[in-house]
Amino acid sequence: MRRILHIDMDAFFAAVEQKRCPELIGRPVVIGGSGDPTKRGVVATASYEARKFGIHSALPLKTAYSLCPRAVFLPVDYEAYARESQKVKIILRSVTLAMEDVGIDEAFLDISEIGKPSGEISQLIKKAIKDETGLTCSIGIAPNKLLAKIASDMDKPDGLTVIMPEDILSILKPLPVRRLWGIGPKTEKSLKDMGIETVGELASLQMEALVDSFGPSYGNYLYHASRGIDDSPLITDWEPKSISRETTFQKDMASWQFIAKTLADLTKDVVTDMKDSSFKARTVTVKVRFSDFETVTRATTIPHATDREDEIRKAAFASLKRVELKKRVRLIGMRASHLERTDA
Ligand code: TTP
Ligand code: MG
Repeated sequence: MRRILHIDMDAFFAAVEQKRCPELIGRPVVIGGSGDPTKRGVVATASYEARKFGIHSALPLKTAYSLCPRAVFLPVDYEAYARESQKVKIILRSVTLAMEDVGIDEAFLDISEIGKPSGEISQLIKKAIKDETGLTCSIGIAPNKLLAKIASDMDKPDGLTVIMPEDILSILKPLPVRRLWGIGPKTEKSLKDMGIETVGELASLQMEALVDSFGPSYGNYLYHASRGIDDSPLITDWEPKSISRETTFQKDMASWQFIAKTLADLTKDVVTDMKDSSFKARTVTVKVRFSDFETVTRATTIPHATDREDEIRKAAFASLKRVELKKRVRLIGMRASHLERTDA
């Protein structure tokens, strides 16, 4: 039997904001749009404190404001969340290469081949993520992806849930059908019209009835999913094409010294990522975005693949030199590509 682990970060965008601004810890925080609740836009996520007021993802910001006017509203800073996400993914890949990267805050791992108990593996992951990012996650472990994803959601935040084979049916039975992966609002509505609201009710339908209503492929999927059966493999096409970092300055910058210092720091981080994930690179690209959002990139290719910080830095600065810094700079980024595995 397989052991599949699903990990999902807790209140991800809000948690990143609370970490970098500790005054926000314990307070209702709503992330969405430009952060101005009088403007158009929807909630990306809300801290658990804000969720007590009924605020959740996809709610209009104006509605969120009327539910909790004293909440702190912040704009989406996708780059900051992507940086934390990348740190988490590096930790997960160091556990096993059998990792499917699902989204910014979630992933599946196949831990079947690891000779340690599931609980122990989960605690190691939780601790590494906490140490590295200061954030918490919830983990679900089950014989397949479908159930592991349900499990990670059962005890949020900072939870750990293992679904044993003998408990599958009793756990699935009362759940609303929407909790099954692959059932969206449209199918939910069709099922409701048929008088089906829970997974248990869905499992009471004959295969023929499902195929009649939903076609052979999806009907077949629903039949098996409602019984907790899912053989789908992890999609572990994870080999990165590049490893990159970027920083948006708090204020647009004109100082070459400051830009250069930032590039040196980014290089250090990228080289650390490369070493952690056992890659060398041949091409180093620098990206500069100016205050008016004009963006230029310059690439430098090194004759041999390397993971030496001095060589990568030299190539990064050769690239930077070829950018005419004629305007204030808003963002600087650097990317190592044409990767080769160190152990290949
Ligand atoms: P989720 O994992 O669905 O939510 P979450 O991490 O904020 O909270 P939970 O503890 O329940 O897992 O989504 C991850 C991030 O994706 C979330 O922090 C913000 C973003 N997101 C949106 O921008 N819009 C959306 O509608 C959803 C659902 C998420
Ligand atoms: Mg999450």
